[in-house]
Amino acid sequence: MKKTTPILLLMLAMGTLGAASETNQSTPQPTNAPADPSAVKKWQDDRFGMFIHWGPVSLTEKEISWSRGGKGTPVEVYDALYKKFNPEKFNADEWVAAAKAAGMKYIVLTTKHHDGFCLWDSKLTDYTIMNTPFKRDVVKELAEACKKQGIKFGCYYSVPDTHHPGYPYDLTGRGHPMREKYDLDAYHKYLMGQTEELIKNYGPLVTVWYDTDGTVSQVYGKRGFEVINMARKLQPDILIDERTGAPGDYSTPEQRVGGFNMTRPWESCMTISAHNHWAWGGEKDGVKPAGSVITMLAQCAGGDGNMLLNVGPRPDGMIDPEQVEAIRKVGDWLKVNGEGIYATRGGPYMPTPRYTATRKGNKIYLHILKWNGDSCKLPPLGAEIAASSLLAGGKVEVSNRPDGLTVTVPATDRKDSDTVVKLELKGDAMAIQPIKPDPVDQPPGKEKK
Ligand code: H79
Repeated sequence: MKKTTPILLLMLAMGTLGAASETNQSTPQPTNAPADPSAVKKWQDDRFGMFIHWGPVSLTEKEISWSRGGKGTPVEVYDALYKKFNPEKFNADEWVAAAKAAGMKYIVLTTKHHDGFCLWDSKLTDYTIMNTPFKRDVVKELAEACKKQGIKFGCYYSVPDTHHPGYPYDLTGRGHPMREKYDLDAYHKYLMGQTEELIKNYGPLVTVWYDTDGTVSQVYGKRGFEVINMARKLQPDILIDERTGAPGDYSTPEQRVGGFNMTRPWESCMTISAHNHWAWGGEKDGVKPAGSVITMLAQCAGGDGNMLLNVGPRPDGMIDPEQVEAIRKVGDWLKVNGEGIYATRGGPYMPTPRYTATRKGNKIYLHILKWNGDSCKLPPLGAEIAASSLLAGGKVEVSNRPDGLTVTVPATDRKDSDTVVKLELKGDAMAIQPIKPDPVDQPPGKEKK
């Protein structure tokens, strides 16, 4: 890539380029300051992170924010839950250890969800963890544990805040009536101040993962650009997602695998909960089997995306052992097969439910997810293969013909979720153009952006 000059960067940051290219428009189109490319690359190399949704709502086993004002939890009851929140078994080191055992490289915690409750000692509101019986700064403890154990830390922060009188909506989600009186500029100041607290007191952060409940695009206007530019000023290598109303650095398909995209960075957020619950949903909520998580991770990596897998800790402060056990199995799989996930790029085969592929240097990693008997047939590769092997060991035969590539592995060496076949090419795997699936194969997810 050509080197961007400081002047060009400045013009990009100020939006002057956008104005120059749109001759009919006199007002410059804002744009946010661009991400540090090496920070993007490092984050993409990490591929797998832990999302954590937690707060006083875990006491009710209902969904965070969305249950506020709903059946069984009137607004006053929801907003008073923090007075009873005392997660005495919270141990940040254990959370981080669980993430590391799962092979995750970063953690993103809900520091403030749409309900407005703050898990850190914010000086800008009293609605924080410091005013619960627990009185311990969870964000601080987790940020420190991450540093100690060598894993990156990031903050989820909801732009919508139904508790703050300045935000136009006092209930989560679209379609509610607006408050009679609100003050978005005052709220924006609050958001900017809290972002500053998070970056300054708990940073450096890998990301601020701003969220929306669908209302941001309707009310927040261009303020998102200011948010990103301010965060970037405080920490130049920070990454910001796309939900502030400004483009940000990466897309965030939710509860689905993103589509193949080698140009725009992306990260799918998914839940370990079998019912796609974000916060703790109780014992009966269920846990997705490790095999499905492995398949989702392979699909994300194959599409050139990351996966942020959510756990919802219990009200006593522990991540439920069943969730810990499921993600540990993913970590065990990654210990053997991580070479085909970490620091790879997606492709050249575009993902399908039967297979997906990742690559680096002269290597392609075929992730075979479903077999037809002993084999799996893919479209032609159009490149010469020098050697092939299975990352988990065993026998593999690869037939590389002009009409298609066929991989054959005996039953004893096939894995239920993902069998990773390593192909060493004679040339550069990155030079191969994306290979579309046969028409019978549908992509695993449809990307909107
Ligand atoms: O924090 C998580 C969600 O609460 C939040 N983003 C993730 C990371 C989110 N905000 N808006 N949305 C998700 C989109 C709305 C989803 C909904 Fe539903 C589907 C609203 C009602 C049905 C999910 C299921 C939330 C409540 C029930």
